Amino acid sequence: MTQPGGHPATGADFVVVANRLPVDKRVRPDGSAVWKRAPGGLVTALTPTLAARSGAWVGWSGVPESPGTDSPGTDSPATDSGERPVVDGIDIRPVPLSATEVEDYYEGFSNSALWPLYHDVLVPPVYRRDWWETYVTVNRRFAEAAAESAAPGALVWVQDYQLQLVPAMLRDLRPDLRIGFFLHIPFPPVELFSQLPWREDIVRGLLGADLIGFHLPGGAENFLALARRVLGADASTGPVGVREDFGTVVHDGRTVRVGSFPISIDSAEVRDRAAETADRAARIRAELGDPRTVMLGVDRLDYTKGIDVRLESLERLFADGRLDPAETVLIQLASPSRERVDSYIEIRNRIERTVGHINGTYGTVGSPPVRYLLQPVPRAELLAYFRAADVMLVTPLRDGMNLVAKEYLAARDDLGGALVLSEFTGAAAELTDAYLMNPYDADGVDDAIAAAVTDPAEVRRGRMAALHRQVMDNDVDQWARSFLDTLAQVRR
Ligand code: ADQ
Repeated sequence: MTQPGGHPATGADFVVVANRLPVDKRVRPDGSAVWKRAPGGLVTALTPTLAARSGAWVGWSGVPESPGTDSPGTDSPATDSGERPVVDGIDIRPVPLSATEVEDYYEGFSNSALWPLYHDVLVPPVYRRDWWETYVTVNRRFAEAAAESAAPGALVWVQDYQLQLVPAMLRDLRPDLRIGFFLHIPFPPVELFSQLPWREDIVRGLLGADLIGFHLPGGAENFLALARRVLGADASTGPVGVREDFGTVVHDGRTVRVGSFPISIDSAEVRDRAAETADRAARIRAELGDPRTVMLGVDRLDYTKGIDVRLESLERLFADGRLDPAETVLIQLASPSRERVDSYIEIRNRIERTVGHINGTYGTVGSPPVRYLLQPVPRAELLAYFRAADVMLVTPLRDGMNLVAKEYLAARDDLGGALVLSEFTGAAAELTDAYLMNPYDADGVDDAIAAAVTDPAEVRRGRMAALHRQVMDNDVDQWARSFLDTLAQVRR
């Protein structure tokens, strides 16, 4: 165990701490474990840095187990000194979670309290002391695993809302480290955040970092206002170093930097792989009966994503005769998510009812206008859908960024297609040439979708050219470099 102020003699120079590892663990029937690289934007973005610097990744495997018990194969609790897997040069440090901890820390506090609170209270958050206590316990376990993994003076980058207490816990264990934190979801205004019975603890937890990053300046401003209000901290906006859009909080004699870093995707990779799917894209349209307009939605099945918003709009557009159901198909690809949480069961039922209603009312036996899949789609197939779609519908009620919008735009180097985008996504701040709309304004949603379908080809093409360029010019590598360069400037 690392003592306060102490550190191991060896360790990684760069440590990522995230709820999930960038690998999936499969347990074979004989009990041995196999680790397989799980594709994802974050791991793609950080792989060059992880490989260049002797990197480690601290996270949960995705399979519940009992903490403290030795598991067979390469699986061993991160706080033990047993053998650990190295996947693509990344030292994998699994943090064990029991089934009860997954229920209380992940499904409970993270996804039934924090997730709805940070997304405009779209469903009522549930605040339970026993969930909170498990959140504290699990955050401490992650902090200890990070402390054990990091070399003296290492950079440690903590990710997202599940781990907001880790920065302060880690600083207590290892004051020598430079600690960054990035929030992938929106950060709410003080008036909402103040609901949280443990609001002070969360603010103090985050302020253990040297640098706290949000997608948008608005999130950073909300955090600065909160630090002022809840802790009475000296928090101000203003330039820091070369960055104009920064603020600082003085806390415990340290200056914590707060700024915005809009995340992106591996744009060139998406563009190049999508360009190879032209044949499959044409087949998808043919399988649908070559309709005049193919619309597409791609989301984790979540009540924040506004899948219901686009379905209800489609139904109105059919009812008002503005779109012809015989010539229009909406493909909705939804990947199952948090399936044991009540609010997710409810939104799934609601979506499936609406799909059934639209198809029952406006379809024929051979051609229902909505094609709905509740399953993750392989990457190459997803890119072919992007190439097949005339109109991409991204209609969240609230979303930190939304990478689907950026993936669609990168995939369209043919400059075909059109993007309908909710103003309530982080992406809308950058993608101003999209058909932007307010998801709470039914007429506005209908008008934006109708315009994206019917605008002249040259108008759509002009918008797509600007949007495609925007995403190609701002990729995830720049995002990671900009955050890590800022963190590296912090003097210890
Ligand atoms: P998410 O809420 O998961 O991320 P998003 O940014 O859209 O949302 O990323 C989803 C990813 O899953 C995309 O790469 C998408 O292609 C993929 N995906 C979704 N449905 C799929 C399906 N049916 N089949 C296959 N793949 C599918 C959180 C925040 C976002 C923020 C990101 C990154 O909620 O606001 O953009 O983190 O910071």
